[in-house]
Amino acid sequence: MTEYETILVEQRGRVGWITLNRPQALNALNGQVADEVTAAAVAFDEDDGVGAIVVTGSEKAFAAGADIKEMEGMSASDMFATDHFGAWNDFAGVRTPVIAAVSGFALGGGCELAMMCDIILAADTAKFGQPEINLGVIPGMGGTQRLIRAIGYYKAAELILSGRMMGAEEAERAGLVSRVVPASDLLDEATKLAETIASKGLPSLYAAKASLDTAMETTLAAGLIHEKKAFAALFDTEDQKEGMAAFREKREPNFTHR
Ligand code: CO8
Repeated sequence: MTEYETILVEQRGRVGWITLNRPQALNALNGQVADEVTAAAVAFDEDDGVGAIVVTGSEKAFAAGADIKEMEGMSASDMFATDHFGAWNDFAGVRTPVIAAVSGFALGGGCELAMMCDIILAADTAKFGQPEINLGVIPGMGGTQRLIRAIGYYKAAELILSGRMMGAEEAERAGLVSRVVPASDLLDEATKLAETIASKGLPSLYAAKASLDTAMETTLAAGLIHEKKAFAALFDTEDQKEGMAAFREKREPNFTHR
């Protein structure tokens, strides 16, 4: 397996784990983290033996944002010339379902990274926010766009304009978090959920994720057309035949991911 310096990467059964590992900087996201997380996620995505990916951090911090010390001296032209953080687009584009297991701070780019995932499981200690306004900038990894889609304009505007953090319960009520669990159970709950997802057939997982993504980006009418085509296409897969036969025969399906 590739050697990484800022993350720990492990495959357990059909689940790929990516653990952010810059404890000295509360997992702040620098360019190397962006490249490594993306490379690891893309490698898992290309592997038929992986049906779900979990991204997590430490107890204290999922990620406290983009690395302020790395960005501080940059100019606008540096940002454009290097496409600083362009790698995250490839991370957000993986077909495999991704769970963010968030404990502690998920701020700025950390909150934005969680929002690039499909499911956000939060420890009751999690704190979400977009504090970039305190630094004289604004969210730059999708925060102004994805947060509104997750929690609506007015709540997103309050958080982005004030820089206020919200706790896990508030984030769940607002619709940012899929589920809150006790901090001590976070990794077990993430494991159970990831294993459940990874036990399904890959073609239907990919199709479901693509349809969900489409819903974020298009009109209802266009989204329904996309869904209808994706649904029909699955009837050419072995997993659809197996899934429906297993139902009829009252047994568990044995998906081959084809
Ligand atoms: N970047 C760099 N270093 C950080 C960051 C960060 N985002 N967050 C924490 N650290 C470092 C601290 O500097 C400190 O290092 P040192 O010991 O060397 O001084 C270490 O981590 C521990 O941090 P603290 O001592 O501050 O820990 P506390 O428990 O006192 O506070 C907080 C925790 C509240 C999380 C605090 O660290 C904090 O406010 N961090 C910054 C949060 C923030 O502003 N995040 C937004 C960053 S900007 C951003 O994310 C933009 C994203 C879009 C980029 C798009 C580019 C194209």
